[in-house]
Amino acid sequence: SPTSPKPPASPSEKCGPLNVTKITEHGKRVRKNWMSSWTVLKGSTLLFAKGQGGGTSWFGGGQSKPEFTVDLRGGSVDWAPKEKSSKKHVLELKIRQGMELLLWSEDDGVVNEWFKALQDSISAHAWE
Ligand code: I3S
Repeated sequence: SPTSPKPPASPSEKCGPLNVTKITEHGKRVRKNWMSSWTVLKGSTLLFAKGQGGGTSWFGGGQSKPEFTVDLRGGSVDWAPKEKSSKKHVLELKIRQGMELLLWSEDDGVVNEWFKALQDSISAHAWE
């Protein structure tokens, strides 16, 4: 009917391909391992699903799971400083427990969209 309310907007829901690497884990620097990932943002949860191809380890650390999930609450995102990567349009995502990730796509439009979506998610869930 014309009076039915619209569902609430979901500003921080997004998915798409993105390249990702950990650079810090438990506050310690780890070796980069760029991987292409199907990346899903839902609420304050960011999920990286393994791309095509075989292999049992995903995201370093000898994990056998095909997915890796991080909680964005209390995190921060910004453009990565130049010394963190020679690539252009790289985001640096800092999350709890001393973890830092780099996110990158060749398509700067894609990276800009992710920047906005991640910022939206982080600010929307800042007080949880
Ligand atoms: O920060 P780094 O060590 O220069 O990162 C590069 C390395 O991870 C490199 O692999 P090797 O571990 O085989 O050297 C990667 O191929 C590069 O992509 C990494 O640098 P960029 O600047 O692309 O993030």
